[in-house]
Amino acid sequence: MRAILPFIILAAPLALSACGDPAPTYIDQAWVRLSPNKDTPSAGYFVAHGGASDVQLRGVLTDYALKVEMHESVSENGVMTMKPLSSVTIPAKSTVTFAPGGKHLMLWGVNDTAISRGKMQFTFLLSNGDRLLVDAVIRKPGEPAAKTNEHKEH
Ligand SMILES: [Cu+2]
Repeated sequence: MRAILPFIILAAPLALSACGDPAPTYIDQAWVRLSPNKDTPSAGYFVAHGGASDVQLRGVLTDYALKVEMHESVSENGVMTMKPLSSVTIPAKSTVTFAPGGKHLMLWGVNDTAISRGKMQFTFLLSNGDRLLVDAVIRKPGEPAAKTNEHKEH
């Protein structure tokens, strides 16, 4: 549960100014499936846990890739395509999973230093003004898919 610590630190001063949220939204199980080739984008996955009230995920930033977009894979007339998502609702007390075959992050130009370290940090921008800083494990091609406890490994 290390991933929520930066949020708690950031949230503490805000709680004094009236809008304290007793159950904050948080993100965990973040991982990146690195593309086998530099010319095609990599994909990012995570689980968003809703807090006491609904919130919108407005975007995701990272210093360790050239560009990040939120996408959704959808089947239209039997053909799988991807659509960019400008915003994703994280409903109160519910989870939204970004996983292979569904919603995902698309990452262009993942930084070599991040790849050699095996992890990269993302900033998730929420409609309530919160910014969640989350470390994602980078899995190279051929490594096994994410385990549910991977965020406890480091
Ligand atoms: Cu995509």
